[in-house]
Amino acid sequence: MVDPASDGGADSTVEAVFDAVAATAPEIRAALPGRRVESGTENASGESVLAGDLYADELLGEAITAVDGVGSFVSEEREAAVDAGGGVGEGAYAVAIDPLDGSSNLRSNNAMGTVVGVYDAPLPATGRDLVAAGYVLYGPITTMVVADADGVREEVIAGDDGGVERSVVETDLRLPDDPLVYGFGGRVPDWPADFTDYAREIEDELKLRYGGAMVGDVNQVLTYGGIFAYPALVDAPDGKLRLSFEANPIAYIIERAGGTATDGEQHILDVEPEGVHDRVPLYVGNEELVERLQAALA
Ligand code: AHM
Ligand code: MG
Repeated sequence: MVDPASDGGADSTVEAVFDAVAATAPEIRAALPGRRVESGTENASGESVLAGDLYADELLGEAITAVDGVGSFVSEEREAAVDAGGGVGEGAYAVAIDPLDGSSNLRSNNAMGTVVGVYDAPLPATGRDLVAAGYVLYGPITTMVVADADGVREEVIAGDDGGVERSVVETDLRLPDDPLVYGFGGRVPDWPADFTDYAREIEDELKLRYGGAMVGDVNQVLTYGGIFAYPALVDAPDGKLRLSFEANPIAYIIERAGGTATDGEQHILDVEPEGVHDRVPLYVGNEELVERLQAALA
């Protein structure tokens, strides 16, 4: 655990991490038009990487490892953790990021984002060790959602390489009680039968909104209420999304906003990881919808 008195305050370290993320956002956004092509490399999960992924990873890596109180940094695009000094367990945080989530949307010019989890334990750790989480959404405007013990806020981020302007537009984001939208990833023929049955029910109740970037799709759930899933697939029982960089931060944010998240059997935040690149099925949104789904999968 971080001793708040030892470093100017645990909260100040967390805020400094999100200051760093916000400060890089206009620069990342400005660099995207020229970085829609493949970089020619694969990441630790064996997926092809776009030049935009690498650029975002580099900028965020520099900015986050420079924050006082950050002991280690892990990224979806890096095989191993980066030692940022201090050492987790000796009073420093571990920060996990997905630099450009949904980057395959870059080619078709659709939404994507950056996901950030701030853990107060060495990684791999469970999501119960998160002290804050957030994401930047590169949509028609750039927004940043940040969740911590106090709740969930949304900021609009503007600016360029010269500087960043931030305005808080929501201080206490909550999932609406009457859910409106759903978005489920993966090919329908690859879904297990019990998940398909649940999807058939949901189609009668909610409106489909799927954009192919978790950050964008989850932001719709946060805005309108509903459920997002990247399910276990017949040939990929762990689904596609990564626990440390994607599922845990999203589960933390949605839980703070009044919703919940499961892997089908247990709360996402309770899933015990074996390694930082572990994948996990993710079902997240309004409590009633997620609980019904977990019962359907049992
Ligand atoms: P990425 O981090 O490599 O971009 O992959 C994660 C993305 C998620 O944003 C999204 O939910 C999912 O992959 C979409 O996958 P698919 O294209 O198979 O629908
Ligand atoms: Mg991702």
